[in-house]
Amino acid sequence: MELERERGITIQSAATFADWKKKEDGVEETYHINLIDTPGHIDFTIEVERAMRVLDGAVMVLCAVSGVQSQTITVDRQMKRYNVPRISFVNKMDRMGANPFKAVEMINKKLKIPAAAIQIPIGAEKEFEGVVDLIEMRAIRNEGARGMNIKVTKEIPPELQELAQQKRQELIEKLADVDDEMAEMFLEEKTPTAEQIKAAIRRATIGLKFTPVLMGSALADKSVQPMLDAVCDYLPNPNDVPNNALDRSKGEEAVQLVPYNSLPFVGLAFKLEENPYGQLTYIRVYQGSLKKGTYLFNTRTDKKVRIPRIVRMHSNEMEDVAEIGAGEICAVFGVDCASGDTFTDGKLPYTMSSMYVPDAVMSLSIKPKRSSDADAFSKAMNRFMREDPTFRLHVDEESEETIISGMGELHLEVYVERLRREYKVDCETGQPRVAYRETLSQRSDFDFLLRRQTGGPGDYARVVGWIEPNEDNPEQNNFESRVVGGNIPDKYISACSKGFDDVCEKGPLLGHKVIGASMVLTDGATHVTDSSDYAFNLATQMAFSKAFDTAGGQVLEPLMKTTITAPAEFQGNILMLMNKRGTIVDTEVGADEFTMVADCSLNAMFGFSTHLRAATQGKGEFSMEFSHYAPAAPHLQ
Ligand SMILES: Nc1nc2c(ncn2[C@@H]2O[C@H](COP(=O)(O)OP(=O)(O)OP(=O)(O)O)[C@@H](O)[C@H]2O)c(=O)[nH]1
Ligand SMILES: [Mg+2]
Repeated sequence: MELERERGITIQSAATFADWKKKEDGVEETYHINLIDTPGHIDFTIEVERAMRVLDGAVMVLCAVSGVQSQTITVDRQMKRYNVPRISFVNKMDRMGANPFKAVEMINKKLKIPAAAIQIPIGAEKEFEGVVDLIEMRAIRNEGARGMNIKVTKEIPPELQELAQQKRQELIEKLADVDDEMAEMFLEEKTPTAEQIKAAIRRATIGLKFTPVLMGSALADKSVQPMLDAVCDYLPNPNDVPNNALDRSKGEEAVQLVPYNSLPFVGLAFKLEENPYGQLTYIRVYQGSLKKGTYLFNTRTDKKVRIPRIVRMHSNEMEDVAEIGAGEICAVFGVDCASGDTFTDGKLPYTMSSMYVPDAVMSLSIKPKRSSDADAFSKAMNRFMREDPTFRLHVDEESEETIISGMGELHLEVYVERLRREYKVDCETGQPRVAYRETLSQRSDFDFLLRRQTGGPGDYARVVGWIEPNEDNPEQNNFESRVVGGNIPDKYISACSKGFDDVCEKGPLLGHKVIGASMVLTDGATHVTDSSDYAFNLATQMAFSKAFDTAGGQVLEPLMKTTITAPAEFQGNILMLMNKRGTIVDTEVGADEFTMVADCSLNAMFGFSTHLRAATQGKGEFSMEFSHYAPAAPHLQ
């Protein structure tokens, strides 16, 4: 995307297929790699989420100077959510102050994943030449244009011999902590062979107990090839990891999918994208194979679709293929679906679990400047929403404004910009708004009777119970019925439950969503002719709103975990900036940089990038991620 090149950031993940030829002991073997490059910025977090959902392994890229950064922690959480094995790559070894061992320590301590370097650097900063492979104890250097020639020598530079021995020992000890076979050898004081070490790394990595750490410089074209070799050596092939579907005919029981081409097809559409050639749908094939011209069933809509064209993406180019096998990723044309839909051959009653979609934290009112653009505007909005589940749109009932919401200022800004570029629709936007919530702080009892007589059949429903804070989960609502003796029949209880959900969508205070509310129904009454689902739904809503008055209701605002990094000399300036914006949780002062972590009210953070730039001569960076909800300032209540 043009926008990405201009801003120098990744916005959309790109899927690419590549063959990697790995040479070992003179024998060359070809590996198919389906790769997805994800953005790092939290605003585009859904791209990481869906990549983690469909990939079997990951390379976690860290900076050699900063090590584990706040975004690393976010991505780490996402990898853990989907049990994705990973190798770690410490990039930017050419930078001043590069220290891969600090990164290793931070992975161990901050991410709590046992990690050890399997390489050490040869030379540092500008003189960084390559690495010593600690497993085979050999030197690997890059030569020639773009570092295409790999020179492997048995001679380890003499000044690195001792460090290499020490780090090799550390690797073996770390492996002994997580792998039984290695532990046994360690106790018997046997020295493992290179094969044994490699096998242990593979077992422990796939078993999610360990991550091997490699290092290099993408910019200087150094030591990237050994990282790709490590992908082949230590990350699972599709046979090595269990991937489950849910069997709808057996109450969504988990069934393991087997990546054989001969089995019936099961695949997940994880990403939609419109490109100049048409509507592309990315599919991860979990079982069976997909042939051009055949039919698939969408298990959500029960619709049959023909697959007219299958392509493999090679970054910006496409290769038409006739068939794609189990375990692979491809894109298909002309398939109308939503992201997250499961496709099968029509015989298997399987669906795949969906991915986690975080809630929006920010919104913006938007309208096209020219009324003649209304059609293009709604077309664009529909497309964006289909492609990105974290981008949402609704029309405010009172103001009749169109409101878009998403993961942050940048996220929404990108869509406004894409509207202008791709659809030629110029828009007017309002001030960004925070997604507030409402909650209650104490128990409040209710005994509510709805009785209306309006000529024909009336409405009658009585509900008794209480509402209180949901202690178990302050971000979720909970409805419970303890009605006995059929005082409210079951069918009306589900109407009450629905009424509770409805009222929580538009809170009694200012119409924000309600969270952390628990409603318990203990008793009630019905009328022979006047009771209905409608009456119980409404009675529950009214009872809730009335009880809310005495339940200590309050408005909550999102607090953002904000991480700021800047050269040490600006610490004073930044302290001043943060003074009225939030509470400082942690400060870490490094050799020449410092990092500050603060919980900030999102409201206070609009336009923060401009202030930060001004306060640090453009040298400061920050990232922001939703942390939790907290009571909003009194003037917002
Ligand atoms: N010194 C040095 N700089 C690097 C290296 N690799 C990348 N960079 C620089 O780091 C910056 C960011 O690089 P990207 O490749 O866009 O990083 P990214 O992780 O893909 O960023 P997003 O996708 O936007 O999250 C660019 O200015 C690169 O030139 C490296 O090995 N050494
Ligand atoms: Mg990128």
